[in-house]
Amino acid sequence: MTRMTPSEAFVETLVANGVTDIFGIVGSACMDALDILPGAGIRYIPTVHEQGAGHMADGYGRVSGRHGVCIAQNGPGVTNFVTAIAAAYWAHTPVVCITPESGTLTTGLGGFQETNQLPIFSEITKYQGHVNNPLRMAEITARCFDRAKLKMGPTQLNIPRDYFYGDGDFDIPDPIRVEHGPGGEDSLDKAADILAAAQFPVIVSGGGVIMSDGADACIELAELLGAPVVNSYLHNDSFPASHPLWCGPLGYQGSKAGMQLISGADVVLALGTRLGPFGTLPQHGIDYWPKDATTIQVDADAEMIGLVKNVSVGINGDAHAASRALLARLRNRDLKCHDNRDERLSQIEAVKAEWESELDDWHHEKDPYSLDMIKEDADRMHPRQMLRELEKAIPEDGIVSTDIGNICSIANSYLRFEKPRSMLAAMSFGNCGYAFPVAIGAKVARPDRPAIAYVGDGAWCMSFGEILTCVRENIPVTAVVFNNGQWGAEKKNQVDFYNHRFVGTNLDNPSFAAIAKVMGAEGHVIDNLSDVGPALDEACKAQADGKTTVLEMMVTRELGDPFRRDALSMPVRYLDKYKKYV
Ligand SMILES: Cc1ncc(C[n+]2csc(CCOP(=O)(O)OP(=O)(O)O)c2C)c(N)n1
Ligand SMILES: [Mg+2]
Repeated sequence: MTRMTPSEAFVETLVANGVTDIFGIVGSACMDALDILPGAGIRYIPTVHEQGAGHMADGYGRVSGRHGVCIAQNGPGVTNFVTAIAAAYWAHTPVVCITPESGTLTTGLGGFQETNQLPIFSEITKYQGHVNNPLRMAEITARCFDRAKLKMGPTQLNIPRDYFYGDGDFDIPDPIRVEHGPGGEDSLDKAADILAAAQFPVIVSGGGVIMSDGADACIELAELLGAPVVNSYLHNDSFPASHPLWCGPLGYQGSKAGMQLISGADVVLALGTRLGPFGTLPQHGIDYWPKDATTIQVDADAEMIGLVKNVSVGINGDAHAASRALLARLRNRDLKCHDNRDERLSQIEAVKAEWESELDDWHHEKDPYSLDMIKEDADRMHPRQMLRELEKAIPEDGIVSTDIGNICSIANSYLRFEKPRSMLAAMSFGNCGYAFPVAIGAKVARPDRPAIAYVGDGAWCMSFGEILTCVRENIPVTAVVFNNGQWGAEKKNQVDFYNHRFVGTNLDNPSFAAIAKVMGAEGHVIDNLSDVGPALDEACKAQADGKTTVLEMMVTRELGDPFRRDALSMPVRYLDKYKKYV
């Protein structure tokens, strides 16, 4: 036990958990602890908006596997975190969201910046620690860090602001890191039997493979089985794209090759994926999920097993450890899938080649609305062609975050990675404004890697304020902004369902390149396909010189397939005054 103030106990617990960076906006609530962060060797990174700080903590955590940490002023600073923490929840990121709260002597009196902060985060955190006595500061702080790792998601550390003051005798707890382990012996044995008898096994490599640092084990397993590997939706970095067994991502705007191959599977090994409903919807007109296949699902969160898809065997284990356990069981066994291995490998090669050539020839969208827009925007680039050029220019160790929008979604077909922790998409929470701050956080964690954000112009306007964070704090990143003058993804619904009545979807844009320059970054307007690759290359290299660059891509208003045709229906109007709105 050592005599110290609760502020010191709090900061010492951060140090014990390896915290070196915290994102936030200052406020009187945590000034006392903030004051000593430099003495603890912790960098405090002030952001433009608390949502940015929360997303940065998310990007930081996703790319490093370490905790991302954010802190804000009680009340409005804390409520500004909500969207970012919800996004981190669905990205399974170990973010510790520190929420100082109004002082205990006025709680309930409706004083300044008071709101009940625990219920607000109750559905978007894996654990909520409330410091109910200043002497428990270290204990509860430590628990928030432990639980964020254990439960693979954000936790909230709620601290009444007066509890930073005073003194007491504190023990700083050692971090508790619990291995998830490979899963139950019986389920692993059953899974091994099923895989040994499979004729056409397919592996779905999910986020759990990335989070468990299990990519190598997944590759070994795929090679042993000669099994095609598809990435689960938006986890394109869960298997190296140059590997002959890689078949690309499932889900919205994913790989037709992957979809065709999995549709023929008799056994699916879902490795580290909850098989989320959106990620397995039919695409490209292919209802590819093999309903009659025997499915083995591995997930570190037992509650995810069998939740969305029927499974024959559920393994509650870490994707990495489970892969190793399956390898140990399968290595010296006769495997049925070896009989037709060569045939399968040629099939994979052929199906992939067909999809690549389709992508090469798919220059633009061909629906009537898109064709009209292409005529009107004749001096602009086609999004698909631009995305192909970007794909070729992404540096091998590049990190790409993607936003929510029509063009960002189409990018799914053109994002391939060699290493895990390279693709940071806005996951199931799907909020516009995600990608840019996430790339900034990723860059703080990995300054050695180029960080690139793909963002639509609508989403960009929600997030470009954080250019100032890049400039002020010398965090160089590259933003690729798709300027199509519209909230395209939503406009697509108005094209398909609302007879081209464009309510609230047209955007009159200023020059984003000019804004970037005024804010102290570099800005370039790109309207020629041949400039796309060199511009990205130069911008990534400029990160080494501390420069943040905004590449404003001038693209046509054409629109790819919508997010979810399944979720809308044709309008029905009963009242005369609305009869024409059909
Ligand atoms: C915070 C938030 N608000 C609204 C939406 C609904 N939404 C989904 S996609 C989209 C349009 C995105 O437009 P833009 O960023 O310009 O990209 P584009 O679709 O044009 O490529 C909107 C508004 C959302 N996902 N998140
Ligand atoms: Mg747009």
